Amino acid sequence: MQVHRFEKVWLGAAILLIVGFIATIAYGSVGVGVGMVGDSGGQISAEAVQNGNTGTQFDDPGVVKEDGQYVVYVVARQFQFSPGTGDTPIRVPAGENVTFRVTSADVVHGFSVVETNINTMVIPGQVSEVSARFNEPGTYGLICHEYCGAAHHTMGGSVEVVPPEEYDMQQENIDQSADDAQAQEEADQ
Ligand SMILES: [Cu+2]
Repeated sequence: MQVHRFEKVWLGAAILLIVGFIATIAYGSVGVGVGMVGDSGGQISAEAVQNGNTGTQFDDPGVVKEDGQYVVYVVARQFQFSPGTGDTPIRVPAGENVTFRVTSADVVHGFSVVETNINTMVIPGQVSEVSARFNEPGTYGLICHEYCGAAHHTMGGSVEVVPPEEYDMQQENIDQSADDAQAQEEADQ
């Protein structure tokens, strides 16, 4: 059988394209570590999260230090992150390992920190866990990227990454002002 030279070239090009497409799909699904929300964060009652009586740190979300590790508890609800939205940004130190534990009080939300690979779905009843390390201090945008209702487009916030020295100072200030407030309260009684 005689196959024309041009036909051979086109055949070769077509096979190459197909192999290339399959390779990109394989890389995208395995190579970059994209996956469904893992179950490492455990389960939680969304109703309890809504009512603030989970008996966990989600009742008072924020940054805590657990076993020397920074852990950020975030509750997503229509249409805000607490902390994160408005004048309560998530504040973490640079150069430290930070684990985000995020859950939803109502519907499915997204939790994506712009310019980083922190990106997870937030599912009611489940805790999404993502670890990261910010090397560059600065303010990073935080957005909800799963349609969650009429004001979804307004649901966002920010993550403030501060140099470690500054962070410890702020912590002390916060602790100090809490102590002061408590002392004041006791004095008032
Ligand atoms: Cu949303």
